[in-house]
Amino acid sequence: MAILNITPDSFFDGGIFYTDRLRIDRVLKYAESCLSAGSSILDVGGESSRPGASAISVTEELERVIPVIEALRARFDAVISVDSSTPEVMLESAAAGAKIINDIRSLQQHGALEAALETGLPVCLMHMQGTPETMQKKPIYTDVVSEVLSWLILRVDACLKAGFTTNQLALDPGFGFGKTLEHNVTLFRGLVRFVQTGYPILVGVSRKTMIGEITGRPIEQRTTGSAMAAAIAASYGAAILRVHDVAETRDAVMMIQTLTQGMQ
Ligand code: PT1
Repeated sequence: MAILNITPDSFFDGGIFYTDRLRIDRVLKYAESCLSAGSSILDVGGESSRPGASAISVTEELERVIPVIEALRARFDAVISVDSSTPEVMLESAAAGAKIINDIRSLQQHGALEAALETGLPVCLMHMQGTPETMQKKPIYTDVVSEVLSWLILRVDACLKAGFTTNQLALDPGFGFGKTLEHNVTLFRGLVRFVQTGYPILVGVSRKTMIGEITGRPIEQRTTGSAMAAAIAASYGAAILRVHDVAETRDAVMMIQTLTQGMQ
């Protein structure tokens, strides 16, 4: 899964120097490079969920995301996912051709569960402690793996009760979302327990603070650490890897897969 952030700090440029058409062209070009590097899903998001990020309006999110989904859908065959917690965005994205809903808030926003259900699309449910604005202030767990896992199972139960089917759901431990480095590492080492639920597991660690803390590198030098972590996640059984650097991640996954195949 390739990350396509449609935010002011990426393709957006505040809309001052680029017309919409030029902006879309840049996204299409970038998407093309991700697809030829081996990604099968394009994850389009208009709201930043990095630590400290603040919320945006529904209108703003729609304006960022919908034209991009329409353009991607017109140009490529790839599966498009929409990274959103907003009911209106889920509905309009589905109408524009998105095939997966990726919600960091696990359909907890008012009306999101109903909207997602109405689209009929599969959904990725993610764990977060707190909100993006405050989540890194003081995350607390006594047993991070068990707590994150049982919280996700509660969300699964809510979805199944509302009418989703089991094969419509994927789960994500939410690396970096209200977790210290120690929490993230413990969670990562416990990935197999998430895989054992039988639900496809999505892992997103690309360029995150935890990679910086482990390697001591700034964000623009986290490609190797991120690709390694993604490949290890795949070897633990993760089904979907949400990444910035598709080519490097693909190579890392292929190396681990090939060289550890059939090992005891
Ligand atoms: C994720 C994810 C996501 N991450 C899913 N969707 C982000 N399903 C956006 C940091 O610590 O892991 N899974 N959508 C990006 N969010 C973050 C969080 C970015 C933490 C950076 C950090 O640096």
